[in-house]
Amino acid sequence: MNDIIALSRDVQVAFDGGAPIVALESTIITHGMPYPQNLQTARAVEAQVREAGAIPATIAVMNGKIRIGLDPAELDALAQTPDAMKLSRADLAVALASGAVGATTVAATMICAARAGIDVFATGGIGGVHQGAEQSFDISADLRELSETPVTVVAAGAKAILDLPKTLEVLETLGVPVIAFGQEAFPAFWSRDSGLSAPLRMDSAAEIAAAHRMRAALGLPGGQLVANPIPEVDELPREMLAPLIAQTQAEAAAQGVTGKAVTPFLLQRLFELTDGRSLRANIALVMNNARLAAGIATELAAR
Ligand code: PSU
Ligand code: MN
Repeated sequence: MNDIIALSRDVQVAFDGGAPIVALESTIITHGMPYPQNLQTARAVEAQVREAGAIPATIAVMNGKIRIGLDPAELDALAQTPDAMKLSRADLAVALASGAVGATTVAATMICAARAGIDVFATGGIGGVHQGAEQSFDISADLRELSETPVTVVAAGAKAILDLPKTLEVLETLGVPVIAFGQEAFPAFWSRDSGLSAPLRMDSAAEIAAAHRMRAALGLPGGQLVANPIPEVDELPREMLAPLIAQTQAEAAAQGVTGKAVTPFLLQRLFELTDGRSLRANIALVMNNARLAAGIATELAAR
């Protein structure tokens, strides 16, 4: 394992000193946001984690290694590599064996974080069950990963472009704890309330850390999904987004967009249709998730 995983200096120092570490994904950089906002966001999220008292570890695959923590020049280069492979569980070993540059999705980032010994990971929104999945079978590998790999993932719920009721059903079937932070409602990424209740609720980082430890103590595999609502000032009204989401979905279907291309296509079209407002909200919610993740990592490191 040691010759596959390469830690940055900062992350190595954090491990040596028992400091809290927060994993960050890289697909959001290469496939989730346009340049240069993707680079600015990646830097700002790392700074946010530090400000909240933890060490950020952005994860990607380069030159046959899982890189845990990127230096500024590498982050810069990755942000300008839109054709990096989008790596999920299925792709990780192939990308490593072939020496490709790969950006890790939620699923792949969880695998890499767990192998490195990192418990907490912050992102924007997890993948889930797509609209029309009863025809397309398009269900993100992120869901199964949450049932297998022991990492607490902080996200603003699942992206509202998905079928949220079905996403919650699959998470329940897979035995994944879905914990809304500070409210009853399951958040819908750009909006605080999806109109669905979350199965579980917690109100502090300490409680979430305790549940993470308890899961390990029980010998249950898998992680937890912490659904952290976007701050009120940054949210976009659900009623405003709904017709635009329906439009992007119709366009994706008409243009025959399938597989890995679906999520990036929908995010990019929403960015255009909202004149950039969806991207601003996306950035705000990632920052908010980074803060909470740092708090949870700090609680876990304090023992
Ligand atoms: N969060 C964001 N933007 C993104 C993603 C998450 O704010 O682009 C990425 C994550 O990497 C997630 C992926 O794992 O979208 C889901 O892709 P798919 O639906 O193809 O599994
Ligand atoms: Mn998919």
